[in-house]
Amino acid sequence: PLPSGRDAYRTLEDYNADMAALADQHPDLVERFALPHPSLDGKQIYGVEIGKDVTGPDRGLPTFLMLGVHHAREWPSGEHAMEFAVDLVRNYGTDARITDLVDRSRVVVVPVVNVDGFAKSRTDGGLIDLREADRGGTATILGTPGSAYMRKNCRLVDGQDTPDGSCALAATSNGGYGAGVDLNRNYGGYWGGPGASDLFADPTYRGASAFSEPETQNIRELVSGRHVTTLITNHTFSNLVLRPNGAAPDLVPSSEGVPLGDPYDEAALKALGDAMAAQNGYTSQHAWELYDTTGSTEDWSYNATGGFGYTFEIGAHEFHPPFLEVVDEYLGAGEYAGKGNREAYLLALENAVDPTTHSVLTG
Ligand code: 0X9
Ligand code: ZN
Repeated sequence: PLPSGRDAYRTLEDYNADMAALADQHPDLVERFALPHPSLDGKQIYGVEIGKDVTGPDRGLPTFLMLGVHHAREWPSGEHAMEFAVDLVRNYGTDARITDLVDRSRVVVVPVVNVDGFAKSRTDGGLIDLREADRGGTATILGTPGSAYMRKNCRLVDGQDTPDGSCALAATSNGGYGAGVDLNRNYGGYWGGPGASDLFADPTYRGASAFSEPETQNIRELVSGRHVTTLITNHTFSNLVLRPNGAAPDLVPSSEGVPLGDPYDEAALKALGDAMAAQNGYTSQHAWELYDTTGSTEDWSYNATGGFGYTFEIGAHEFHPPFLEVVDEYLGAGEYAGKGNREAYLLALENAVDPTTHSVLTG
């Protein structure tokens, strides 16, 4: 079973309650915090911080940051993030490896970045299938039109906040794509470049400006206020470990003295990506080999801070498959026999704490 024992997808309320309970039960080890900017619908967005004497100063310890649900319909991405938090807490003090890693770091988990979109998708979701629309075709309505497959946030009109209750419109108009900003095109990493749209109705709409959305502002401030040495931003699906950059080398503008091409840290980024993929059985590749993007989370964080960042695309089949698949992919069981994302995440945490502890620098 999963560390939490759950056998069904959490709602937003479940996430918030689970984070509060984890902190209540382990006050020296877990602190729940609200991110600085509420969502457009006025919801608080929460995360947990895990570390020894967590309510005290962080002493400049390296931070491992784990994110989920930038995209509303990608429910497993929050489940794996939350389960990893529970896993660390449950094993702290008994598992020597986990205890050592937690003692030497701060682990910050924000399981649901896009709370408005997720709440809409998870709770009010109907049966609209937008997978065809993702490929440039027309969305297929399988049953009652709904929002289970919405992707973006609840920004209704470009540049204006969402009026009360209007996420329903954001979710359903134009098959779920008619409103909203794609949060994974709204960061400052080459914002406005290829692989993102300037058209409001498009699935990859980049927003009115870089960091125009409260959700991306939250992550910018989180990363800027800490020493985030490694981050994983979870998405679904395709069983991929993606590393910077998001746009092909010939599309990325050259900065002074820096030639076009791979990031400076390509060898080490690849080594850790490959090591994680060896654990979860995913394919490790440059993000741009999937398709070009600009304004994504780790393109910004890596280029702004030098901290390593990866996108995990969890799952072989669906944006939110039957829950058993989520369980198997975390644990490395069933169809996903291997060690699963649990072990991949632990490698990332090891790298966050000290990149010399495994093969990244030592070969
Ligand atoms: O398009 C995206 O944002 C991600 N795929 S998803 O199906 N989850 O929407 C992939 C982004 C990969 N590129 C970068 N991370 N740069
Ligand atoms: Zn996604």
